[in-house]
Amino acid sequence: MARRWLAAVLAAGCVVLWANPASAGRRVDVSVSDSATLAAAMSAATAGSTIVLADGDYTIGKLAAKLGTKDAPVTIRAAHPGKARITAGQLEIKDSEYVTVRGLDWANANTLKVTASRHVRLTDNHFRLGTPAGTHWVLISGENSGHNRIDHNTFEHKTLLGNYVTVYGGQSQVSQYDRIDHNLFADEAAQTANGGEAIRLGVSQLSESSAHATVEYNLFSNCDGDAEIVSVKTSDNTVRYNTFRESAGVLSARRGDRNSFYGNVFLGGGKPGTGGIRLYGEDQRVYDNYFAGLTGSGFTAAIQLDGGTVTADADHTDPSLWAQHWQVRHAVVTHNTFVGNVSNVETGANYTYPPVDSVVADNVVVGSTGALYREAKAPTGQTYQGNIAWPTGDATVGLDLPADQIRVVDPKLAADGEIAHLTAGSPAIDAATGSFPYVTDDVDGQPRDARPDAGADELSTAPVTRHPLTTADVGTSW
Ligand SMILES: [Ca+2]
Ligand SMILES: [Ca+2]
Repeated sequence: MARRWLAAVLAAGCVVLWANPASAGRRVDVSVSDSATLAAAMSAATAGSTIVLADGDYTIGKLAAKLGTKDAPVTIRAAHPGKARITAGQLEIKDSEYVTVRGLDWANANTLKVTASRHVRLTDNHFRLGTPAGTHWVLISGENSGHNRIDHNTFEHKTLLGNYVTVYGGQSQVSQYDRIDHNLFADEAAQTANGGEAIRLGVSQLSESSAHATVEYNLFSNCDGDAEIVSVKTSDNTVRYNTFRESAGVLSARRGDRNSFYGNVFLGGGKPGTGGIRLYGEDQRVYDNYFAGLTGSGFTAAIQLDGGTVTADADHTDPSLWAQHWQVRHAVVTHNTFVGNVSNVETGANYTYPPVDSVVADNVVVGSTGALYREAKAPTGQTYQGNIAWPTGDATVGLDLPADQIRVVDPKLAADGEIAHLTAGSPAIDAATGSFPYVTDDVDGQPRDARPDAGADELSTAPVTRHPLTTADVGTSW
C-alpha cells in the first residue's frame, strides 16, 4: 500500500522526505559505561539521541552521517562533566549535522575531527592530548562544512607542534560561519619550528575564500607555541573581545582580506616576545584594542603594518603566490590605546613592499621607551590623523608630523583595573577626528557618544559590559 502511494507521489513529480514517525526527533537517552556500549550507541544514534557516558575511561570511534536537527541534536555527553575520560581512539564527526559533544575529558592522542559537517558543537570539554608532533587537537575541514561552534572548552599544556584549533575546508571553499568562543587556550610551549598556533583560521590555498568565522571572548594565556597566536589565513573574519595574556606572539592577518580585529586586550606583563597585531593583505580593520606591557618589536610589535613580499596588485589567482606575505593596502588602525609597550605603531618592519593607502587615526600612545610611531620603511599614501603621543622617559614620538596628525600631549590615562582609562580633563575626550561608523562602542563595551574620544576608551557612565578576561570567564564549567 505504502509502496503504491510512494509510486503515485513520484509519478506526480513530487519529492518527499521519508521520515519514520516513530524515531524522527524523538528524544532518547542511552546510558553507556564502557567502550563497547559507547560504540554501539554511537552507531545506533538518530536525531534526538543523547548518549550519556558514566564516569570512567573510554576508547572512542567515528560518528558518521548522523543528521540531528536544531531541536533534536545527537548528543554525546558525560553524566558528570569531566568524569568521563577519552583515553584512546579518535572521534571523527563526518557528514553530519547538529551533533553536540559536551563535558568530556580528552586525553587520547588523536585529532578530534569535524569533517564535512555543520552545526557541530564542542562545549565544556577539557583537552590535554598526548599528541605526536604536528597534530592539531581539533580540526574542522571538508566540503560544505560550517556553522560549527567550539565554546567553553579548556585547551592546555600542548608541548609539541600543531594547533589547538585548525579550521580548513574543502578544495575551494573554507568552512564558513564557525564560532570559537569562551575558550581557555593556555600554556603552549615554545617551538623551534613554524606551526604551533593556538588557532589557525584557514590555509593559504583557501585564503581568497570567505570564512565569516567569529573568534570572540577567548582567553589566551602563555600561548608561546608560534610567533602567531592566532593566524588568520582567510577572508571576512571577526576576531573580537579576546584577551591575550603573557603570550609570546601576535594575532596575525597572515592571508586573506577584509578581516576585523576589535575590542581585544593584549597584556604582555613585560614577558619577552609578547606582541599585538600584525597585518598583511587588504581592507583589514583594527580598532578599539588595548595594548599594554608588550615587549615585542618588528614581527611582534604591538601593531605591525608590515611590508609585503608581493605587491597588492599581484595576481590573486596565481597559486604560486598564495602563501606570500601580501602587501598591506587600505588598512584602518583607529581608536586603539597603547600603554607602556616597547614598540607601538610600527610600519613596514619586514619584507619589501611597504603599506599603501592605509589610515592610522585617533589612537592614543603612551610609553617610556623607543619610538611611539615608527616607519621602518616609508609607506605610500598613509594617512595619520587625530593621534595622540605622550613619550616619557627615553621614548620619542618617532615621526615628525603636524599636530593634527600626531598631537604630543598627555592624555591623562590613569590605572583602573587592568586597563588605563581616560580621566576628566583628558585632551583625548571628544577628540576623535575620523568618521568610522563601525566604531560604535569602546573597549569596555560602553557606547561611543556623538563626539567619540580618541583611543580605545570612551569616558562614559554607561554600564561596563566587557572586561579583560580571566580563567573565571572562560573554559569548562568543572
Ligand atoms: Ca566623547
Ligand atoms: Ca570606557
